[in-house]
Amino acid sequence: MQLQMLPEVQTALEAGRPVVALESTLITHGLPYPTNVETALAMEAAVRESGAVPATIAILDGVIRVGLSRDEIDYLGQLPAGTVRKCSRRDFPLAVGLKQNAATTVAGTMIVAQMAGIKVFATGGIGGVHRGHPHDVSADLIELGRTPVAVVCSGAKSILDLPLTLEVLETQGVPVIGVGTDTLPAFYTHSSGLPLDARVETPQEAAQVIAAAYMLDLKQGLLFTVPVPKADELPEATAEAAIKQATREADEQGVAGKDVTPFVLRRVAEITEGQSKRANIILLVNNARVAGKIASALAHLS
Ligand code: PSU
Ligand code: MN
Repeated sequence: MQLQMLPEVQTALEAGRPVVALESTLITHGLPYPTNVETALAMEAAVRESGAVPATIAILDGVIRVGLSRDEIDYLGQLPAGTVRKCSRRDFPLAVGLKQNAATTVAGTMIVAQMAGIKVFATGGIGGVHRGHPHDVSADLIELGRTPVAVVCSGAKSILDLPLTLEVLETQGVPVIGVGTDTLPAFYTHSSGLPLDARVETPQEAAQVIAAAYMLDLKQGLLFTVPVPKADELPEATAEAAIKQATREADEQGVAGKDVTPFVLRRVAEITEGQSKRANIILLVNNARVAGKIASALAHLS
């Protein structure tokens, strides 16, 4: 069997009830233990409060899992760094074929969500084009161009080159839609100031866009962006200074490829002494709640 689903997720999908996919790289490579596990569980709870069923996605011993139990999330969250493969599109044959543990990125989670028939996925931030390295383009952007899943996020961290990231999304044919905002959120901060393609106000409107994309069978992803609540955002200067320092250190230490994002995330958290962590958790849980509402609205439409 290709996918192993939690019974609750399978039942919900078969009955046409709303399901929201959640990624696992933020558990293994994005946040430290025990914050990672607490946040993953809080995201699941927020999805449930919005009337949908959460499905955290990962690969355990080479088996693609759709929905993890509490104990499995805790297990994954405690695995030593370096023993879990960060899984984007290129990593699936390796993780499955070699029976490894792997955590799915945005790209990896989209692939599994589509296999499982899950249309809505919530995360914190997507990967993008790295500052100063315009050829380090996250596989997330390419996946958004080819896999029909709606991703709900807070934009991308300004560790990335946000204008170039929007350009690549445009080339890939991905609409970027603000939920209650006209500008691209910059993860820790409410707005990057960059204008978006469209704005929706309600989960119903978001659901209409998703339904239209499926009806037209365009086969690309949709990106819905939800700003971190204003009261909880990081001062822009604090975020920017930490990001600049972390990116410079990554360059100086020769960090490359898939290690760049986890390195910079960890250093930003250290430099801001937990300030960034708080904003990160709040936006993750908020995005899970919004995604749950969008999935619920979509289930009512279809
Ligand atoms: N951005 C965050 N937190 C994260 C990630 C991105 O703020 O945990 C993770 C996501 O799983 C995303 C991946 O898909 O990093 C992007 O990595 P890369 O730049 O190597 O494509
Ligand atoms: Mn990258």
